[in-house]
Amino acid sequence: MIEPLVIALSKGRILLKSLSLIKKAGIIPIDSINNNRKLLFNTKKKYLNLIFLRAIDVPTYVKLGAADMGIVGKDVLLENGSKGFYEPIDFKISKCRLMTAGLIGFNIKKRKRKVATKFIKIAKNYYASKGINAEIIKLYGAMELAPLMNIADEIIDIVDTGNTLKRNGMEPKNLITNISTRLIVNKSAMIRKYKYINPLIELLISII
Ligand code: PRT
Ligand code: MG
Repeated sequence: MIEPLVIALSKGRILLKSLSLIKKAGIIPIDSINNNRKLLFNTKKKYLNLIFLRAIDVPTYVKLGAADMGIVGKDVLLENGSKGFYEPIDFKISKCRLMTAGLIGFNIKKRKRKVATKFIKIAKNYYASKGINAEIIKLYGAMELAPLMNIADEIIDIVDTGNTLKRNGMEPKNLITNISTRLIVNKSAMIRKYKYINPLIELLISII
């Protein structure tokens, strides 16, 4: 008897791209995913199930072994720690950049800058590595408003086209790191279910 494999997908922005990618490997949900109340899906591969989670919960499920594998943005891994799992594939989809950004033309001259972001850990590491004195303000969304409303000198956020920043009178300043979607695998599942996980990893690598 084959033990079922569970892959955790991130809901939201990267879900459709992740689904169309694994579809090429024959991993296709049986029920319509448009029934958005449903969070657990059987697939056409009998031994393989999908769960849909908030992106931020994907590493937790994989770390705890509730999911054997997960598909999630590198930003989420950097912010929520990357211990407890392997990261064997960069799918190179949903690419974007993690950047500092501020009001157009504005240069920070203060000794201690205020930085609004939801990426607290990434921000602390970044400013520490640059020797910059920064007070980090945790926000959960609409970071682009913070400089405009005068609660921060700059923000750290994900930038793709730059349109969101531009529309709010801001511009990207410094690149922190490039981001893309990754496959993560629970460490003990990798050993116990190697026979099933390894061919799947090879199949996924062959289709990207
Ligand atoms: O929404 P929730 O709080 O549940 O989770 P989430 O915000 O982490 O998820 P979601 O669905 O918004 O994004 C999931 C993942 O998509 C991120 O973890 C990234 O790895 C990836 N990704 C790729 C992006 C973008 N591109 C992106 N452009 N995530 C967010 N953005 C946002 C950005 O925050 C900013 O508001 O889009 C805006 C910038 O886009 P441009 O094109 O205007 O520059
Ligand atoms: Mg979001």
